[in-house]
Amino acid sequence: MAGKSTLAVAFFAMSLALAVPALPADKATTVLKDAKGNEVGNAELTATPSGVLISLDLMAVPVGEHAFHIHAVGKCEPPDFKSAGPHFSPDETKHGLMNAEGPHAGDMPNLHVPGNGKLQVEVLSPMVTLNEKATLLDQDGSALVIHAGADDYVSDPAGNAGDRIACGVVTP
Ligand SMILES: [Cu+2]
Ligand SMILES: [Zn+2]
Repeated sequence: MAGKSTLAVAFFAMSLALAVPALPADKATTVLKDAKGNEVGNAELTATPSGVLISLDLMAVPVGEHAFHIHAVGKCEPPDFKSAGPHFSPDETKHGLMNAEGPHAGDMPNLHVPGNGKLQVEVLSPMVTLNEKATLLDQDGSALVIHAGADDYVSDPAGNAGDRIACGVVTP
């Protein structure tokens, strides 16, 4: 009898495990690495009715102001991270939070990293989702990218922000 109930529990657990991938994602994560492959931070992404909330925890990023974007392809090949493609922009708008023809859905405010290289910040990205229209988990995925310089918020296509210094694939 004990054997039978154990079997039933096992089947129940199995059906739960099988059901999980079919559910729409409401969370995603990423680990950001620099051009040398060193881990410099991580982020947790949470779907909300207002967009995707990105909780970013940086441990080792150069001091200063850095552009921070969601790029269109979930592929981070060092050292230049060009593999991550252009900014995530399903509506094919132009770049820049201050551009009348923008912004890209993946545009976000600059990060200001203090002298110790550590920064914890929450950023709301209101034009993207994890499981609806403009999902970051589309067929080719997406990536979070940090640049060497600041985003000027107007220059198309990338805010004149310089090299890509860190990249992390958004993973369900
Ligand atoms: Cu970028
Ligand atoms: Zn952009």
